[in-house]
Amino acid sequence: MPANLTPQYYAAEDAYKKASSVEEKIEALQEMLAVIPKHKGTEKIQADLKRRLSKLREEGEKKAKTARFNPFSIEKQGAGQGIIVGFPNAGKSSLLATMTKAKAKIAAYPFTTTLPLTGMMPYKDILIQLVDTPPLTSEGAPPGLLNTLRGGDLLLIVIDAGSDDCLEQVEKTLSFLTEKRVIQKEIKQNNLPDQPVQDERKYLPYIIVANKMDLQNSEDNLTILNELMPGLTLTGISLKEKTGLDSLKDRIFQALSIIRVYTRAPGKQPDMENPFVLKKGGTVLDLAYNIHRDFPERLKNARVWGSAKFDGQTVARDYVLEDGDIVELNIG
Ligand SMILES: Nc1nc2c(ncn2[C@@H]2O[C@H](COP(=O)(O)OP(=O)(O)O)[C@@H](O)[C@H]2O)c(=O)[nH]1
Ligand SMILES: [Mg+2]
Repeated sequence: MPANLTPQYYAAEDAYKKASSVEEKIEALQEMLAVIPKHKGTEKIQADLKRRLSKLREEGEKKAKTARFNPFSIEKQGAGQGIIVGFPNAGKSSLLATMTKAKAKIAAYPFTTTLPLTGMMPYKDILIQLVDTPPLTSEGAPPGLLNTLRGGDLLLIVIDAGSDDCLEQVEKTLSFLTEKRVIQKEIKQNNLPDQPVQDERKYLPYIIVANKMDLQNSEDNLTILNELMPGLTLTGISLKEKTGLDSLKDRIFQALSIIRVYTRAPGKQPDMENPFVLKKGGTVLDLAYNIHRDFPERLKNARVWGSAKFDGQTVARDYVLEDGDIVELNIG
């Protein structure tokens, strides 16, 4: 059966041949796998690509362990990782600096941030990691950035709402990230992607942060944006005047699709300061597994305060928990 490979595939293969670093090779192979027509005639090639990819990933991990500093691999911390992305001067570094205590370099000229920087954003009683990244350009992204983005849980696309080219910034960023299959094409409510996806990779949810709402043209620009791209959810903020920041935090939490679950030992007061963080849809069993690997086996029963019909109701291990629930696990 003929493979019938597409121009897109050959372009990706070309990028693979030209790639010099492991990072770039992985990126290109992922692209090849994503665009290869999926049918019987390409099964062998697909298998070969996957083999090469896993070999490279192993190689990359070994390298990362021995390398002193790998600027593009961002170790995850906290309840979720939101990656800040956008064109130069939009306010990416200011966002990190304002929402976290990280000291990113902020300057009135572009290309100040050359390496990803991270900080922790307190939200209610959890910490969410934010990552500042080097800017996108009209040619795309600096090498390695795509892998940083793909490793995140959420993208915060920052645009300068006061600038004349803010529409262009949104269009270019969205089409670039869609083309690279970091985000999903169709604009869904709240920009949340459908899961699961057919593709090998998972798409990232994103929030478009319209910064500099203190500037004169910002309101008009947003009105135009909303008219031209209906369905796009924009979150207006001003880092200068510190407006809109609380609702941005709420949106970040929502978009991460996580819940906070508190635990209590039988007969004791619940620990309301250190919640466990689960993915939305997480069950009692997931919680038990999070606390200790052998808890699921030893779990006798669980009681829930909060989402249960009545306080302290005994629930099954597949009971789906909700944000704010308090759970008592009885372990044998
Ligand atoms: N007027 C106004 N200026 C801002 C705001 N946020 C950031 N800036 C300024 O925009 C410039 C670029 O900010 P920076 O965070 O370095 O942008 P980055 O290149 O995206 O990291 C700096 O001069 C900031 O002081 C805002 O909300 N309003
Ligand atoms: Mg910057």
